[in-house]
Amino acid sequence: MGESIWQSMERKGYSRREFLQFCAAAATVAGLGQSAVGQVASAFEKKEKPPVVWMHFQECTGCSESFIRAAHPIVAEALLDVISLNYSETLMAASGFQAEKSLSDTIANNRGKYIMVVEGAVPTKDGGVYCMVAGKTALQNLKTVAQDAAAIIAWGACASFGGVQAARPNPTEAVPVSKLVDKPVINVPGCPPIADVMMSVVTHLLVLGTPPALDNQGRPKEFYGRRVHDTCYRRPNYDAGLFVESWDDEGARKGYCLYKMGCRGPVTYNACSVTKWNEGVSYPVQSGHGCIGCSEAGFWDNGPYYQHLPSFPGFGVESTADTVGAVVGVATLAGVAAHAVATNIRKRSVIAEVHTEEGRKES
Ligand code: FSX
Ligand code: SF4
Ligand code: F3S
Repeated sequence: MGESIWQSMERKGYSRREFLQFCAAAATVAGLGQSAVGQVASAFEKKEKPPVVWMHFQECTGCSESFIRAAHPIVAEALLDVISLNYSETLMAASGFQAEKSLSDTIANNRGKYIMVVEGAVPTKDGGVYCMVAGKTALQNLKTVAQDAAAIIAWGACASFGGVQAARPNPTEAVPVSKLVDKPVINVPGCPPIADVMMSVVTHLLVLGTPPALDNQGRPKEFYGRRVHDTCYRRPNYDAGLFVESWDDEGARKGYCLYKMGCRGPVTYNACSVTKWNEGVSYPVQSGHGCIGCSEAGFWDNGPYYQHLPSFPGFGVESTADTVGAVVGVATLAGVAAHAVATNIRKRSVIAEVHTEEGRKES
């Protein structure tokens, strides 16, 4: 039997107190709550370090950049120590034949035990020649590593849905991971995905040995069950019919809703407005930029991003990710648009009064 997670941390100089802090953070990040700390600690005292193989295909590596900047320092730091990152073209020190050997040894010695993580889409045109690593196509590498993986995680919009390289006319015929392997894939979309969501998925696998509950697009429900719009702090403005009408207008300065500037928050399932980014500092909408829907399939073809598109794909105000499923990309935003129009009409007199009142104060 190999080294347990606790033994590995102890060898690397973590104290028992730090180990328990890590267990507490891991329980929280995995969505289990503080009552599960004992369970997590006892699991980590016995559980072997899971090897991880982290593949890079067609992408920009923003997903790795996001992952290493998670908000829970102890989880981020300890997790990178806890998991055996046996192969990662970005993060490993090895290169060339040494790196290739590490990959083949990991597979041979850990069949059915390692976690496979994939960043990027896989080009399939012309035999897959548009992405080659170590003389093999991404397609060959994907199939070889996927075959004996215990779990497969698709990091980002590219691996989950195809991403920017799959944009029309998709010159390399880029395909998402789930279409190429005959195993379940945990999709963690976003361009890039939120670091804490990535941490949560890995931690969940570590603690419970099972994937988190997924929606019908393979996304963890806990983080992709609600729209950016549902918890957006600008939502009261949307409900009041207060919209930014042009960049840098008075409404923009007052933080009005960005819906008319093309915000895709009403049709985008992601946790940005709750989890936020960079240790909870902000998210696109809070920085004054509408959501471009980067966690949704096909977002790369749904521009222009700075215009409200009446025919923009959408599914009505109260739908959930589960009921939306296959209609993504074909339905209309009529429900959301109707709501905006209705609130506009309903609130018009109120807004007029507010503006008149403000005008009086200014004069
Ligand atoms: Fe794609 Fe990730 Fe966007 Fe980039 O690797 S999801 S292009 S942030 O980096 O795959
Ligand atoms: Fe927030 Fe965009 Fe929804 Fe407006 S449309 S409330 S800015 S998510
Ligand atoms: Fe992406 Fe929209 Fe969040 S653009 S980062 S899903 S706010």
